[in-house]
Amino acid sequence: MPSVDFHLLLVTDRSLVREQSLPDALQEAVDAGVPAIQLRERDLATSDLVALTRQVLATTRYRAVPLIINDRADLAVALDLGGVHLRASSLSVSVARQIVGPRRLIGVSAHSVEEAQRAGDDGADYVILGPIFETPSKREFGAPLGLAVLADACRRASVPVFAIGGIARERIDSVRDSGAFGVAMIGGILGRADVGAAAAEMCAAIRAAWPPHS
Ligand code: TZP
Repeated sequence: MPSVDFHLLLVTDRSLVREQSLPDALQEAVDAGVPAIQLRERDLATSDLVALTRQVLATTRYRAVPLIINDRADLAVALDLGGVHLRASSLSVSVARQIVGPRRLIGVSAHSVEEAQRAGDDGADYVILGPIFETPSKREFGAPLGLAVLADACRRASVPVFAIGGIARERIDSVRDSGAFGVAMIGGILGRADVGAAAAEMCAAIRAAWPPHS
């Protein structure tokens, strides 16, 4: 099984990035210490997605940061990425595993305790559960689940659970105390005017919440 050795996953949304390209913003984030990236640019044509992925890879490879792509198990293999992220309408975990093999990560989006539990039982390497808190794009993601649901999911899932949705620095400790293995976020880093500074701040908060070697 591939190991999940990061507590922060930066999920992309290039529409949020101000005054620079997504690859440039991700370069700043990686330079500031972001340990893993999920490329979630679902509206791109395949050729554009490949071009963007190659650009981002130039940054992530250099720092050995896993790059995990939404849905496209084929590209995870063809471009030798760190993994693939699945949601309800994606390939099943078992089909994705046949494509990406045993060494690439498979993450799954969950919106309930049952989905989180199922993802682990199906063989995912980790689950992203949310939205936990209110998020500006809440209509797309549904009502916040809250910390009690997060805690229940963390107890029942057999794999690490990352909390997503409205994650800000001051919420990291409560999420950790609910049993989360880590956090995933978009706006907390990519929505900020200074992406590098936001990433550095967030990485410091993550190191404080999950001290290395603890
Ligand atoms: N899934 C559940 S909430 C969400 C996703 C992709 C969006 C999280 O965005 P933000 O800006 O970190 O609240």
